Amino acid sequence: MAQGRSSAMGLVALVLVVFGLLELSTATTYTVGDNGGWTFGVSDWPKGKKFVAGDVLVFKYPAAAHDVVALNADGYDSCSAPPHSKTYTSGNDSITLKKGANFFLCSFGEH
Ligand SMILES: *[C@@H]1O[C@H](CO)[C@@H](O)[C@H](O)[C@H]1NC(C)=O
Ligand SMILES: [Cu+2]
Repeated sequence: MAQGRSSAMGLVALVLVVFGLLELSTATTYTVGDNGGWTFGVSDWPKGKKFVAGDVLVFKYPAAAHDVVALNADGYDSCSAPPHSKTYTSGNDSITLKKGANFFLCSFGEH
């Protein structure tokens, strides 16, 4: 029987809408998932936050369990990473947000 892509724990994926930089605003650094880090169920983490271009996301995770792929909308919607996607694997990756939609997911298994 075919397995669905969603798991009870949720996907390791984020979609952010990033606003243009306001003059005089300073960049904020966020640790994705706060204490839990980049892991299952992190998709709800952005709720209630407002991100602006230049803000930095720090992805913390065990490198054996996850990675971080920065995607465009097409790759995110099809849940597969296009070949030239930027992939981060250090377990402690700082990524600066760009204006517009920013997508991040883990390419391990069906995460
Ligand atoms: C993660 O990276 C930041 C910035 O590069 C560094 O300051 C910090 O010490 C690193 N933390 C760990 C746990 O490696
Ligand atoms: Cu993963």
